[in-house]
Amino acid sequence: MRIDVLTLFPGMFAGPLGESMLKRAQEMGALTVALHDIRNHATDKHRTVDEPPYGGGGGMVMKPEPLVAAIEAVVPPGEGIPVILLSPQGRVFDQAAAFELAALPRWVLVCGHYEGVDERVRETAITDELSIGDYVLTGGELAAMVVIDAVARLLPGVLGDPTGATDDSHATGLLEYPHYTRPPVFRGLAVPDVLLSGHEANVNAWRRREALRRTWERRPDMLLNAPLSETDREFLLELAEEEIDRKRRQVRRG
Ligand code: 4FV
Repeated sequence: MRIDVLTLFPGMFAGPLGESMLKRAQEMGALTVALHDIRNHATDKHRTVDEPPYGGGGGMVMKPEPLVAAIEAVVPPGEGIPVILLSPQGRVFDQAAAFELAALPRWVLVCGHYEGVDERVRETAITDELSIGDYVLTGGELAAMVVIDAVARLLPGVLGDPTGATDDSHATGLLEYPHYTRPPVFRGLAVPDVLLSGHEANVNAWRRREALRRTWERRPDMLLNAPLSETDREFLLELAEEEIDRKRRQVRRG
């Protein structure tokens, strides 16, 4: 997979791309990340990439010319390669979007900065827009790194064990079950016996119930779309009844 990143701060990517999984993904040839400095496409002697907004108001706006020139230098128009702007106005990036991008051979990420990019950049060169969440960053760079990380770990062979990504939170439509490792007891807290039993079917059943319980407690909205078996539904009903009983006891205690 090849990802081209357009940014005013290519240096920001050195850390994440130079460590751990992303470093390995590039070394094993599963991923190529090419960084492009938008300022190299500014043609005036001051290499201007931003100007004050028409209509007044604080902050600066990224100029269309250097940014569109940078985009077209990386992907000539009409090649059908997705050109994705990171911005709070984009569709929210989630695991489904990560799987979508992981299936593509090549795509481009455009990192805005300042107040944002001139609207005509969207109209002339952007094919898609992604937001990593409803908050405002100083630039799209960190959002780009989040997207690259979430997608790269889905590439075949990048995560040591192929199952690594399949039972992730959100990959199953549920939150992940609790994880434990040595020691068997920490500060008086013991690892659940079933996990020490070696009984694979019981372990999997326990993990499924704990994933359902955590999702029920923390993100019940996800249960609307999660694929649920009959056993899952029965367990969720148990949780609902437990919750009703708890509330009843509370009411009685007044
Ligand atoms: C953002 C987000 C984000 C907005 C103005 C960059 C900043 C500045 N990008 N998800 N949330 N971008 O806040 O993707 O240009």
